[in-house]
Order: sequence, then structure tokens, then C-alpha cells
Amino acid sequence: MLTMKDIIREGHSVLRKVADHVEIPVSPDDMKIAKQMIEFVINSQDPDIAEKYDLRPGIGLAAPQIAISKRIIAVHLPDEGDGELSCVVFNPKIVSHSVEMTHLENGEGCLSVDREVAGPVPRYARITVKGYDMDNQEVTYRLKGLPAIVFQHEIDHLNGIMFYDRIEGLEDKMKKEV
Ligand code: K1U
Ligand code: NI
Repeated sequence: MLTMKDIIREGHSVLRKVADHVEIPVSPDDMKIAKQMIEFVINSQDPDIAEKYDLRPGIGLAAPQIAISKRIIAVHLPDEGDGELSCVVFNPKIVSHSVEMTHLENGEGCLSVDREVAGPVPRYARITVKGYDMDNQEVTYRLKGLPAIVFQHEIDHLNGIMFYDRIEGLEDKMKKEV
């Protein structure tokens, strides 16, 4: 299973690369990576498992964060209703978005950033994402609220973008990666 040792941190060159597309149908190797990623995110939210393995809770993960430069994301979080959104998406692509922007009141966190970087991260309020699921089926997600923000954060990782790159007026020293 993946642990925090497998998560690379800011300053690592893979986090600044544009990740490669995944071949569809998904290869057994890529499927294994995806399964490990969603397992990590789910485990990280289980208080007992998180304590035992010293996992920082996360609601999403992108393959570059485990040093694999491929277009794979995993998210596990409450949805806008009573349920949860738990999925892996291969080659996710934002195909449309609102003009309206939003941001999280308390800013964003990142498992690859071991410090707090304060400030609003502007995100589209609503997005439509297309990609492929673990059954090699094309999927479409129409998202708003936290799921929309998390998808944008994860897709940014596939394009070498860190959340603080988007914070306006952030002092240069806060953008420096040690
Ligand atoms: O990609 C990552 O580094 C994971 C990151 C995703 C994310 C967080 C906030 C806004 C956008 C994207 C995290 O999961 S940080 C941890 C976190 O925010 C959280 C963890 C448990 C419960 C609720 C939030
Ligand atoms: Ni992140």
C-alpha cells in the first residue's frame, strides 16, 4: 500500500511536468497504479489506518504526486448531496466550465506541500470533465462545489501546476519551492 513516503513533495521535478496520456484500454500496470491511488485516499480518511501508517488525510491524489507522470487522478469525498464521490479518472479533461469563479474560504491544501500557503485559489464554479473509468468506459462528470475544486486541483497536477501558482499577489518567497 502507498504511504506518505511515496508522495513526492514540492521541488521534485515530476510535479512540474505535463503528464503523459494513458493508453485506453488501460494496461494492467496503469490499473494497478489507479487502484493503489484510490486505496491511499480512502485509507487516509480512515482514522485508525491513518494513525497506524501516519497518513495525512487527503480527498484527492494525482499520479505525478507518486512520481508517476501519467494522467490519472483519484478522488474520494462527500458529493454535493448526501452521498460520496469516489472515483478514478484516466485522461480527465475539462471540456466546459462556468464563467463564474469560486474559491475555498480557507484556501487549499496539498499532500505534496508540507506548509500552509494562505490565499484564495481561483477556480471555475462549475465544470464538465470527460475521461475514462476503471472499466475503460468514457465518463462525464458535471461538478460544482468542493468536487469541482478538487478535480481542478488534481487536473492541475497533471499539467505541472501547483495550487499556489494561482494565488494572486502571493509574495514571491511563498512561491519558492525549497
Ligand atoms: O492533491 C492533493 O494534494 C490532495 C488535496 C486535494 C485538495 C484539497 C483542497 C482543495 C483542493 C484539492 C488534499 O486532499 S489536502 C487535504 C484536504 O483538503 C482534506 C482532507 C480531509 C478532509 C477534508 C479536506
Ligand atoms: Ni495537491
